[in-house]
Amino acid sequence: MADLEFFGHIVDNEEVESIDGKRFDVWNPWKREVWAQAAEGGEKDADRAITSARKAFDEGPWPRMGRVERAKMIHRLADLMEARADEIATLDSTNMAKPFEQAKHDVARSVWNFRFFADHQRDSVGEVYPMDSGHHSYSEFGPAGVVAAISPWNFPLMMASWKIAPAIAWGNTCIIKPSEDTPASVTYLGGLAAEAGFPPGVLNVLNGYGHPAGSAITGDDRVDRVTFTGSSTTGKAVMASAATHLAPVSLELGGKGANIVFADADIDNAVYWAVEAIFRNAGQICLAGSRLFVQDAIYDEFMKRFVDAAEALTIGDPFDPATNFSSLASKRHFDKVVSYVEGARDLGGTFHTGGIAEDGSWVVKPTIIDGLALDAAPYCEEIFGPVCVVNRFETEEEAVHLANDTRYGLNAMLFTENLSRAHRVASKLRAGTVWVNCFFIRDLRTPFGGVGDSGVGREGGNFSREFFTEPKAVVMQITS
Ligand code: TXE
Repeated sequence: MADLEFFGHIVDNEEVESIDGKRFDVWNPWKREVWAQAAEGGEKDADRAITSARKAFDEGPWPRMGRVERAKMIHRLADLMEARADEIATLDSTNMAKPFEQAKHDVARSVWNFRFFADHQRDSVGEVYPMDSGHHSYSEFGPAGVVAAISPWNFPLMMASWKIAPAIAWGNTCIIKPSEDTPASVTYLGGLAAEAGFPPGVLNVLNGYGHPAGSAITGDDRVDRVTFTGSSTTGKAVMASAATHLAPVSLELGGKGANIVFADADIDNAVYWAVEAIFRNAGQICLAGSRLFVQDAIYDEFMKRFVDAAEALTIGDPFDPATNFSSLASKRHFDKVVSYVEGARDLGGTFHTGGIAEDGSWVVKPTIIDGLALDAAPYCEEIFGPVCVVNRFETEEEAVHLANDTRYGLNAMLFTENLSRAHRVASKLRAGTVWVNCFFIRDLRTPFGGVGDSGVGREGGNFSREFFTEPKAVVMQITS
């Protein structure tokens, strides 16, 4: 035990144990061994973190600091992250078997989240309305208060930074509770914020399980905003908990993304993105293109090329530079994905490639299935793994109907070289984001969020400003 890494809570810029000294094991899923321990937060630890964040907001310099100065400090944090990118990526790769190059890409994206929101708040302008009554009215965006952020394990650093960056940029203080599966990189980030000179209490990290640690911060009436990424079921519980003290919520939940490939698509491009959309991060992406619809005329040709590309992926150790696909993030998650794969076999699905690795690892190979009924669980439910369920379609109307026939609505993709069709179909798809002839590209100024079971609210650019501030109207008489 003595040589295990330890990840404590970060409170007032100090790394601390839980008040009762409790810890839990943190796994390396590729090696299938415990490599670290983390502090297991309870209600008293949550109280300590909230008290710190509250004090930092009510009395500390952060919300009162000039916008330029705050932006500079956030950029200093981003500089430190860039300088330590390998170290941070190593934590995520070890903790969830993310291929190292992908983990480095996540660090770069996280850095960009901080830089973007630092500048966005610095340069943001309000509006002034001259009124015929002899008044003018203007809007002001003040910080909301203490933000409780709950993040998942599939992009441990990146999803946390997506919440922390706008929260603190707008002058709030924040408590982040990372997933119990992946506490490492977020705890490290908390340490870097202290190193960057953040005032104590601006960024606290609370480690521990969803209950009691997570629920203790979402349900506390000293918390002013709750931002959550995770499963739809937990999202509903988080919303109910925040409702007890009327804290606005932003929920980014599961998905079952439709990927529509029309016969007139650039097939090389469509195959490339179909592979990225379902096998990157071993399919553990809420935005995954897990329901693929291919037009009849190219179905067989597309399937052959898609299967070849999936089989060309190199499965292995996340630290081997040749690896672009590794094991699932935990035994618990592996068991979940296995149950869907076995279910798909029982339900008569045709496996074109993939299945469960037979070497005792927690690997599910890139899996492509068709022939499942439209009400089969692997087709309807979020598997969150490298399992693509394929269907064919004849007409554009049928493709739109199939794509929208889901309770989720986070994102969709479509591939076509027909410009009118691209616009027409994009507009009809019921999803928060639609990608045309690409995937995963984001401009942080645009809204991000989901429809239906995929979430509540939007973040990004001014949408984040709306959520993380208390917009105020000031009306002033200007005639004497
Ligand atoms: O999610 P949970 P899990 C989906 C994916 C996955 C499934 C289960 O399908 O297989 O969810 O994953 C915290 N109050 N997604 O169990 O439970 C928890 O500690 C407050 C999609 O990991 O939603 C963790 O930090 N917090 C998703 C976070 O919520 C609570 C990403 C997510 O855990 C809590 C992850 C509570 N009562 C999973 N209970 C996406 N949208 O990308 C748990 N938590």
